[in-house]
Amino acid sequence: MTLINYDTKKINCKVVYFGPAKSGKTSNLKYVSDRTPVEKQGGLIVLADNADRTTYFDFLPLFLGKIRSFETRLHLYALPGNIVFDTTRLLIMKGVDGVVFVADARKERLDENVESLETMRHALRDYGYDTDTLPMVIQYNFAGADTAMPIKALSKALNPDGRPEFAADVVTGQGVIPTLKTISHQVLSALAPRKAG
Ligand SMILES: Nc1nc2c(ncn2[C@@H]2O[C@H](COP(=O)(O)OP(=O)(O)OP(=O)(O)O)[C@@H](O)[C@H]2O)c(=O)[nH]1
Ligand SMILES: [Mg+2]
Repeated sequence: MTLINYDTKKINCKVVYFGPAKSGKTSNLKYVSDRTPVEKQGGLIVLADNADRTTYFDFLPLFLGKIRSFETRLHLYALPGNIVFDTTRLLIMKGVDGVVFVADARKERLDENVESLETMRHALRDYGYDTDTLPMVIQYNFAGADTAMPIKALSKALNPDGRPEFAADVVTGQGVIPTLKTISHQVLSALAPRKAG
């Protein structure tokens, strides 16, 4: 749920990066943080164990500037993979305005992608979201790996609804910014009618 404060003229939107373990969710946020001027972000907070696995979540606030006189922020979160049945961590999904599903394009990870997507859909439905209309982008990370599946096959398995989708490689940065731009645009467009009212 977007937080709009009419007194302070601030809007906070929440976007969660979700996906199976080690699919590149934290790396997406790191890439964005590294390429965003310091005055346009609040700094990346990474909560990880010593094997670089996200423990609770990562957090990156981006300052988008003023939209119709409202100071607008996009709060990016990355959740850990493997959180099936983990209700504490899934709590982060409460109040989301949009989700990025970060899949791992390698064929040996297909089952984990499918399972993670299902976990995400369940969590969203539990919080009362209509998963058909919630802003959503699908990212196929590890697209440059030897065992990466063709995008067409990934799309058929993971994106039957035809959501915007991007092949990505967070090491080179391929697809990272287009993913962010697309989800931001979707989230801000969904906001527009409410702002006008
Ligand atoms: N070659 C290659 N390596 C990648 C790619 N994406 C992520 N990695 C590497 O995979 C490892 C895991 O990436 P993370 O960003 O930590 O993955 P995560 O999804 O946050 O992992 P969890 O928080 O444990 O679920 C890191 O060493 C990354 O550098 C990619 O597209 N290509
Ligand atoms: Mg992580």
